Amino acid sequence: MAVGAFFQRLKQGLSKNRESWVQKIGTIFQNRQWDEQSLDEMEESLISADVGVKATDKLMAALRRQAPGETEDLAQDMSAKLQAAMVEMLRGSVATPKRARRLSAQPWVIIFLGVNGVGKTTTIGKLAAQYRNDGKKVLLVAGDTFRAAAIEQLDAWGQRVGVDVVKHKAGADPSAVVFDGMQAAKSRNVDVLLIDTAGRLHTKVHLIEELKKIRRVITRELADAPHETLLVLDASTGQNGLQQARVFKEATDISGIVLTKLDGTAKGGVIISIQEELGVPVEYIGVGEEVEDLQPFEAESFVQALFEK
Ligand SMILES: Nc1nc2c(ncn2[C@@H]2O[C@H](COP(=O)(O)OP(=O)(O)OP(=O)(O)O)[C@@H](O)[C@H]2O)c(=O)[nH]1
Ligand SMILES: [Mg+2]
Repeated sequence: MAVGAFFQRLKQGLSKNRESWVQKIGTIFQNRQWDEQSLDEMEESLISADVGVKATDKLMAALRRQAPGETEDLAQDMSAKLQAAMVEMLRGSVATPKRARRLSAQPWVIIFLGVNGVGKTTTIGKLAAQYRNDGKKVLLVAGDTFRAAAIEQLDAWGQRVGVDVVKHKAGADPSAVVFDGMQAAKSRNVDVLLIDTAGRLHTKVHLIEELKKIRRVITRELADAPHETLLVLDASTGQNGLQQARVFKEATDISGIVLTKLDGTAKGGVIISIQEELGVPVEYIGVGEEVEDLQPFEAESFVQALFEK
């Protein structure tokens, strides 16, 4: 897909955010002064967008440091300054050496974690389609054996995208499926192995223990794998999602975040608080249900799409 079309989808996907808090911020300084009241309103808008208290404080501090000079258009000036501060913040915490090394091993193994319903399976399907379109050999592993429907859903993506799926029956040991997936990836010269996992088990402790076991199986089969451990979060769950992320981060290594369903919420500011509070880069964002709606996260184009009229 052409870069321009990609950007248009991103813009479209962020329209709920643009129509709510972003536009509101744009109007605060119209016919107004750069004063405490206006700055307070801006702060409130950021908080309402789920930017989070800590990240909002930082953004506001950056803005207060640079009082506007003589300007024709204060609203425009403040908007530009806020955008620059956001880009800096989003970029600052995005250390992406991982991204540059992507696919530098074969098979490149990615495991997807996250509570139920956040979009793990859909994200795997979209990413599989994208890698496949790039000419890569992709294999999927149905590591969520908790429900038969989960296996069928991944299978359906495999068929739609034209990639194989390693699966066992519902109720099987997830680690055994993952073991088979690792073996198949090595023997079939697979470039990218995408592993789905359950978002729901009998208890949270059980879930975390299962994930650790899966990890051990992967590492035993390939010493430097998994190469990416992506935690999938639903943007519309806001600060709750952040809490989920903390639980996962304590239990296991997370290399990056996939933030889905940004199209379904006006509280996309949560992306800023996620990076700020977790110190884990957002690698991909989901802005819709189509394959092209999963996009690599880039701070500049994200902020530009958010603010562009
Ligand atoms: N609008 C929108 N919907 C999405 C996005 N990502 C996923 N979804 C939808 O969210 C729903 C749940 O997605 P799944 O991929 O099944 O989530 P999961 O994490 O695998 O869920 P479990 O298997 O139950 O743990 C589906 O209806 C997806 O189509 C997105 O970026 N935007
Ligand atoms: Mg699933």
